[in-house]
Amino acid sequence: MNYLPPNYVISPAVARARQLGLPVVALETAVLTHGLPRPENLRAAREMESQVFQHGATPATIALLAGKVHIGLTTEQLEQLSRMDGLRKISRRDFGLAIARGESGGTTVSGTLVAAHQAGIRVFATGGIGGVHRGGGMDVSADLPELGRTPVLVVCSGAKSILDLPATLEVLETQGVPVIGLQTDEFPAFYSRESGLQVNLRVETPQEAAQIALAHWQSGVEGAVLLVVPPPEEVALPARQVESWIDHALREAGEKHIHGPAVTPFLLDRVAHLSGGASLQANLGLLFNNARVAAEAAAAIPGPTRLRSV
Ligand code: PSU
Ligand code: MN
Repeated sequence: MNYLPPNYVISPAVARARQLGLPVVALETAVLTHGLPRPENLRAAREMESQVFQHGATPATIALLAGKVHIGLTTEQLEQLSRMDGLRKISRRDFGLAIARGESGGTTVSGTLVAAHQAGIRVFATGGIGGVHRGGGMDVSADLPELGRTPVLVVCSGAKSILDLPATLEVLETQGVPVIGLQTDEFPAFYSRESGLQVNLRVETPQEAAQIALAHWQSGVEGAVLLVVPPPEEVALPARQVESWIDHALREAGEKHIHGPAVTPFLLDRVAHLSGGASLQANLGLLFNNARVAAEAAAAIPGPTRLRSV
């Protein structure tokens, strides 16, 4: 039995789907509040929901609104969130702070995993997970340890290529997170289909990935399974070209002394400008595609429990 913590608000649509054991896909909102420019951010969030819906699952977009953790947002709430300035990026660390202060914010991969798990949701779609930042410093995304402890199937296009991808894969291994490629042997590099790095296993269908996730959890491992999906061919960018934009953006971040949670949004924004918008198109294309794949996987994962509020 799954109890919903106080300070959680579940939308009627998500509550109903959970009660009936219908497939549900969690969606994050840091991509809306920090990852994408306006107005593409709102359009993208809506389109992700619609992709999930069209492929047979109920979208559960997760965010903090006025100190409550919302599982499933109304159109108005999504719109509100997309317009707010100065929001906090909510990762595992930030729940208490934001709730106590009545704040709103977009949940990162780690924040979304925390909330999705509390609500008994087992599949989550995002763009790219956070990881180990380049430069050998201490900036390692909270996404990685969270993936190590939360039993959710996470559909993404690898880790953002602004990161140190080999180091990110090493930490995923340390955290016990299997990395499964959908119709690929290679770990995608977010904007690019290729990275030269291998996945742990290749599958041909989202259903196959769902079976592996179930076997993983049934064996007693309480952690995430990462299903990585290359960005669609029409929007994917060549890795070598992306590298030069990233080098440039990283130099700028150094000169401007950007640090903490601001690093990832800064780099994504700079790469979008340097690429003349091409990276933005890739980001949008892969988000929609991942939402579809997650919905297909969710149909193969039985809803574990009915929800009861405390
Ligand atoms: N994927 C995107 N855009 C984003 C992010 C992921 O396409 O903006 C967000 C995710 O929410 C991820 C976060 O959890 O960036 C990682 O931030 P940090 O590196 O500060 O942990
Ligand atoms: Mn960080």
